[in-house]
Amino acid sequence: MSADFQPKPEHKFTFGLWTVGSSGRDQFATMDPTRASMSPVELVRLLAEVGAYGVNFHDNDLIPIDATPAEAEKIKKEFKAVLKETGLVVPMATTNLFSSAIFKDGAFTANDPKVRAYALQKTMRAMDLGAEFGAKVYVFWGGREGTESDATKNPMEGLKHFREALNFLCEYSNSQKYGFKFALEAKPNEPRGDIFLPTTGAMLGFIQTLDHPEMVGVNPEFAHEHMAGLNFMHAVAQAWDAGKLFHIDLNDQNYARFDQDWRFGQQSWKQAFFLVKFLEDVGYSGSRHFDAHAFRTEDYEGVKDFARGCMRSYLIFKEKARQFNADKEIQGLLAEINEGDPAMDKFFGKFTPEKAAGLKAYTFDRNAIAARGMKYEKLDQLLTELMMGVR
Ligand code: GLT
Ligand code: MN
Ligand code: MN
Repeated sequence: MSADFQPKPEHKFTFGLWTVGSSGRDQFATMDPTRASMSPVELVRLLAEVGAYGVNFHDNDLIPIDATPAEAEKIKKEFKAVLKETGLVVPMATTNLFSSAIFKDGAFTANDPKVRAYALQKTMRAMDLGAEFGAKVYVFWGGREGTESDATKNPMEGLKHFREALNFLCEYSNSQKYGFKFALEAKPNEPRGDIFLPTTGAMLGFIQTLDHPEMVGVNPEFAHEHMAGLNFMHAVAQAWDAGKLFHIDLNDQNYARFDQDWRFGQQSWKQAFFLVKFLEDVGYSGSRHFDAHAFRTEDYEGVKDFARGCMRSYLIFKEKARQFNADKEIQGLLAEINEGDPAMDKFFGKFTPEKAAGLKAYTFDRNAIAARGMKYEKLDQLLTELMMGVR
C-alpha cells in the first residue's frame, strides 16, 4: 500500500471538545469518571499533536454555564491564543441543551414556556460564541426533545414548537449576518425514552416545513442510525441527494444497543467502508467529525491512540475504496451487472402517452429474466477479500 495514512488539513478531520475531553463517565452513571478532566486549551494541544484539523464545541464545553462575564472573556482569550498557536480551526459549534436539569422535559419542545424561552436565549448566545470563533455550521442535537410517556406531550405540539424555534433562530442568524448553515442531528432514543424526529430521514422531511429550508440540513451520526437498526450510508446518500449533507458525525456502534460512540472503524468495517467510499466518490467536502469517545479504560495516551485510530481508519477505508474503484475484476463485474438494454431505452425517461401505450403492449419473458444469475455473491466476496487484505 502506497498511502501513509497520516492526517492532513485537507482531510478535514475534526473532534468535539467533548469527545477527546470525555472523562470516561458512563451513560448510566454506574461508574465514576476514569480520567481527570482536561482544559479546553490542553485538549486543543492534544488534538494538534495527533494531527486534527479542527475542533468543535458546545457553549459549555468552552465556557462553564455559571461563568461570570470576566471569566468568559479570559477563557475566550486563552482559547483564541491556543488556536493561533496550533493552527486548529473551529468549523462547527453547537449548544448544550441537555446537561442542565432545566432541560429534563426538553429544550425547544419542553412543555414549560420558560424552558423553551431559556433554550432560545441560550442558543442565541451560543451562536454568538460560535460565530466569534469562525464556525459556519451550527448543529442541533435535540437529545432531550421527546417523551417517556406520550401522556405527557403531544408530538404535534412538539413539532410545532421545534419548528417555531428553528424559524426564530434562522432569522436570528440572518439578522446577525452569521451565515450559519444549521445541521439537525437525529437520534432515536436515549437520553429520552423516545426522541422526536428519530432518524435522518425524519429530519429531512421536517426541514421542508421550515420557513428557511435552504439554511437547514442534517448532521447524521453513524451510531444513531445504527441504534435504529438502519443502514447509515443509505441515510447519508439520501441527505446528499437532497443537498442536505451539511456535516457528519463519525463513530461506531453495534446495532440496536445504547449509544456506544466508539472509535470510527472499530466494529462495523463494511458499513464504514461503504460510507467512506460514498463520501469520497461524491466529493463531500465538509468536516469529517469524529463524535466518539475513547474506552473508559484509557488514560490520555489511550485517548490519543483513539483519536489517531479514528483518522487512520478513515484513511485506510479511503485507500480501500480507491482499490475497489481501480480493481479490474470488480469493475468488470459491476459493468456486467449494470449493463444497459437498448431495447428498453425507449420506455424510460419522461412520461408520454405513446411510451405508456408501448410499454403496456410489450411482452416480457418473465421467467427468462428471473433466471439470470446476478453474480452478487462473487462481487461481495471480492470486496470481502479486498478488505481482509488478501487481494
Ligand atoms: C452529545 C451527543 C452527540 C451530539 C453532540 C452535539 S453532544 O455527545 O451524544 O451525538 O452530536 O450536541
Ligand atoms: Mn453526534
Ligand atoms: Mn452518539
